[in-house]
Amino acid sequence: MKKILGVSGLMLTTVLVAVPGTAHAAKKPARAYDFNGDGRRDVLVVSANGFAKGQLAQGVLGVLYGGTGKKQAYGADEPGLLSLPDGVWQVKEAVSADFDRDGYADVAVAGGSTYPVRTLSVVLVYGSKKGLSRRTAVLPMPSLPAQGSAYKTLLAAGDFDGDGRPDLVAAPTESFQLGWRVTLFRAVGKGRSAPIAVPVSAAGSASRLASGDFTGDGRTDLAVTTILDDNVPGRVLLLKGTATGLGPARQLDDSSTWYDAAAGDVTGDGRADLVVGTTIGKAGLVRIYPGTSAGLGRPVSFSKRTKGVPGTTEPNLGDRFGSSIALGDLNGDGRADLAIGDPSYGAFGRGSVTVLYGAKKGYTTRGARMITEDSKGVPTASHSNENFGADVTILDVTGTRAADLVVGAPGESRIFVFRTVKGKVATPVRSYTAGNLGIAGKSPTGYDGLDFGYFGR
Ligand SMILES: [Ca+2]
Ligand SMILES: [Ca+2]
Ligand SMILES: [Ca+2]
Ligand SMILES: [Ca+2]
Repeated sequence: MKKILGVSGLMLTTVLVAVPGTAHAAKKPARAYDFNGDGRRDVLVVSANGFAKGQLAQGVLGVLYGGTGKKQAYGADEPGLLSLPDGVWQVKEAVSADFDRDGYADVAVAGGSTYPVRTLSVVLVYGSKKGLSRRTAVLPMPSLPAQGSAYKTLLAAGDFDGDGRPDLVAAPTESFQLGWRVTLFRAVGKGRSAPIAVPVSAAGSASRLASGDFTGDGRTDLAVTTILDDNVPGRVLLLKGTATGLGPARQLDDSSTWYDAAAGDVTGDGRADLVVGTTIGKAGLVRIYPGTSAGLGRPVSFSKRTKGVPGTTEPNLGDRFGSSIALGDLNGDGRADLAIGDPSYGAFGRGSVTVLYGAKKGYTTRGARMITEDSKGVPTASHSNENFGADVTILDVTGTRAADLVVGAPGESRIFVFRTVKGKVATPVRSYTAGNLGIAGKSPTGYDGLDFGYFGR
């Protein structure tokens, strides 16, 4: 009897030590967006107006697990799961990293505020073997100034201080004109990190954060784009990563109104480059700033008017080429390739996505193509106001090393997954609706859930 008890006691001890300690610590951190840690990245759809059990919810995440076809409607079976105390909060932004380095990518999600609510927070949702779990943590943000409200909270992840532990930055959109700032959470881990205010002496309204190691020193740097606001032109700002967080904002010599930004190594020199897009002007414009040891170098620009860039411009229809940008290595040559959305393309607002490949000088038009819903192999046909390309993301969902292209068409609540085969964006294509991901519904007023088609990235 004694012996048996002794054995059981020993086994119990072994189990208790092994599960929280050795087994998890041994696992390598997952790549961003691999929530179940299986090596294939997962598509995260952020739905500000998703439905939970048929009821309109403040925030629902749709996840399409790479390679398995498994789907998850996170927050849909428990409507309060992503809600914050202020009650007017909507999920509008999400970014992934393996914050606690347990081998499962996690996601940080944030919303906005509506006057007079001035509270903002960031919710962390942790990954697990089964994907996004019910383990969450809330990171409180400093309150907005008295007159402030923010349409949404922008997020970016990276290791800004270079200590090996993932950090997170957050900034409200209607920020800089109010003398606001970027909030840094160092070593996010299990969500007990205190907010650090990083002042940004710039006017304007932030539109996007993009993080990448532009200088190649092992610390992630932060780019902030702003849009024209109150007659103050939009800008591109660079905050370099430092041993204690983020350095002062340096304004790049530019002025426009930048809607999107993404970081990736398009030139293949080992440093991240910054790609920004504006829809101002005759045809929209994309600009590539090469990363250099000193920061960001002289940019190269292109539009649909540039020779070799496929697609026609339609100035009378309100081109929005450059309003969404994704970077990722589609052909597996080590350089990040570009997907540029033009959700206004085609009469009216049918949408298109242009794919260009990264090259030593920034981009090449060799192999470039424009995709619409009327392209061969796309299972649907284009219709007005579907806005195909309103958002794009590039992720290796199949685990083949060549990344795949994912396109959102929020006007029809649908996303499209274009697999990459032999370095080319391939057809046929699979498409998924909000209903397929379990977050569709209809409110008593007939509202059926718009905004499905934007990604965490
Ligand atoms: Ca996965
Ligand atoms: Ca994790
Ligand atoms: Ca860090
Ligand atoms: Ca490439």
